[in-house]
Amino acid sequence: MTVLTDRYACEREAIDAGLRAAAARLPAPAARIAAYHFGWTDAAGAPTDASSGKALRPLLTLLAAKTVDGDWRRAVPAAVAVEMIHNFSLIHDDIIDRDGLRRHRPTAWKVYGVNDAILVGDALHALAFEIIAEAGGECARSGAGLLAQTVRALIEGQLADTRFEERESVPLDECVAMSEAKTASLMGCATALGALFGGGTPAQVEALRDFGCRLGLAFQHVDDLLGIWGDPAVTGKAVFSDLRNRKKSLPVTAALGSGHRDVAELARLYGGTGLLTESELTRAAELVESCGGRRASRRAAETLTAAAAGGLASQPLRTDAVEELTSLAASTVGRTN
Ligand code: GRG
Repeated sequence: MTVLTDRYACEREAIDAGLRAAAARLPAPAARIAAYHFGWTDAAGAPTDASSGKALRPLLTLLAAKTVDGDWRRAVPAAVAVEMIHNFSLIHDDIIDRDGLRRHRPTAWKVYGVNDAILVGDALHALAFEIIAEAGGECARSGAGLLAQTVRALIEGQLADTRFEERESVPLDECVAMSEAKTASLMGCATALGALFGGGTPAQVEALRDFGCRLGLAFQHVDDLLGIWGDPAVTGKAVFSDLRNRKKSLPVTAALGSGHRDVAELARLYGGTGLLTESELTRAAELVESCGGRRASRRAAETLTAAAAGGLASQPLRTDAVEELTSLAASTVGRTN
């Protein structure tokens, strides 16, 4: 997603500065782990330029502020708060899923242990609300409310995701609802906060939130595809990690519900309890594809992205900024990491 780094260097710099300033408030042991997680330092605490992630959500916040003709710099605290929540959820998610690799490096819990990683996640959670509150005024009050609702949605989505692993079958609409809660809600929050801090009307804030939610669901479809067919050298995650954990991801759920003759074999592999071997994982990926799961998620991602862009037409918005948002959405759906 070079568009993010090249086209928005100024915005990314402001986000990075805000994140670093906020993380510096943490107690030293937590600041050290946060700095590692954000890619600013290595495990020994020495400065490094490892990946901090794509910064998609905070960029969405800043671009959304522009669409309502606002000054994007006023939305930086909201963007930083959203990225803090995102990273807090990643740190906890890695613990829950026992994932050992993120952004090409060992996860925070792998390096510093589960207890400290939980505490750092919690600290980022608290920091996010501190930063929003410091913005002051009505924006801070409604922004904090929206962020808190979103954290509740994230928890609801994560709980559903975990429960799905224990269930033999999950209807696609339940999987979509889980993805809306786990992923789309934070993107919707990101764009809504941008419109709010940019001084948008309630109708504009709502339209931007819809945009972010639709894009977020498209993003999860693509993320789930990358979780199966992504190149680990590019994604920075372990190969087949979702299949290994028998995740009822969107393409897998679509495949299992397809009625195709290969469903029985896929269900048998997914229904077992032992560790899946490398050849079983490869076979599971082939079966998701032959049952149409890959195609279904790719189509859904494209349809949702088009619908997200179309929905913005209902409001008076700055056209150049809308173009920036929609091209960011398009690069999100075409991404490889
Ligand atoms: C919120 C209390 C509380 C707990 C957290 C763990 C959890 C509940 C929710 C999980 C949410 C989660 C991790 C959803 C997956 C979203 C997703 C696809 C993340 C990957 O986002 P990218 O690719 O990440 O934008 P980068 O690395 O670019 O920042």
